[in-house]
Amino acid sequence: MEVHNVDLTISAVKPEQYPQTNYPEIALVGRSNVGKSSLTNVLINRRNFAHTSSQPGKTQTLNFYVVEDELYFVDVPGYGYAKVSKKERERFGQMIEKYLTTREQLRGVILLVDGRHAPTDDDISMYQWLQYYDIPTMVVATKIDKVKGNAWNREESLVKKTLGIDKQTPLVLFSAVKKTGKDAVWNWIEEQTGMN
Ligand SMILES: Nc1nc2c(ncn2[C@@H]2O[C@H](COP(=O)(O)OP(=O)(O)OP(=O)(O)O)[C@@H](O)[C@H]2O)c(=O)[nH]1
Ligand SMILES: [Mg+2]
Repeated sequence: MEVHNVDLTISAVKPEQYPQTNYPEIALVGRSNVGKSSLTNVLINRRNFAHTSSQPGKTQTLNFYVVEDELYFVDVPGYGYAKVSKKERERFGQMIEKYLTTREQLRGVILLVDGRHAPTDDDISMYQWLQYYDIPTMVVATKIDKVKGNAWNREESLVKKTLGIDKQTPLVLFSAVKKTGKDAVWNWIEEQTGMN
């Protein structure tokens, strides 16, 4: 899908602020600095519309990006960032949990993991949590441009095995730099949201 119109509708911290439309929503979750905002930018064809940063902890709110007046991407604060205080982390955790478990418009979650390494314990917990709540999930292993081509298969198997991925969960190797995997991610989004 070629996106032309996109807008940040709201940066929300509580349900009263979520958009009051019935557009389907796709949320992006994953560790801080894994590349959620970068993936959002690739999907919407913008350079730095969703603010990216080499400093982890950049995204602190649920950012609702409306795409072509048809669907929302929801960029979610990253987990596993040690420098955020415990209190802050709990607040983020509650905000994210509330959104993911109560939002009727949510059609799927893209769980991002770092394609250069094995998924972390936090990643495994997140995947299991999404499975428990029966939320359709796609796993995206990002920063794959930093992995040599001949190691891609090994990395793919490592991610599958470490997360214990089931058959319903597709896995895509992705690079925000080279735009590898962009079409596969869009195809899944179109399937989940009934856009095609
Ligand atoms: N080489 C490479 N770098 C990437 C890729 N995706 C993201 N990055 C870099 O990783 C850093 C973090 O990216 P972000 O998109 O800001 O990460 P985030 O998950 O939104 O981070 P938080 O908002 O802090 O949770 C930035 O310096 C990006 O340029 C990728 O596919 N390849
Ligand atoms: Mg971000």
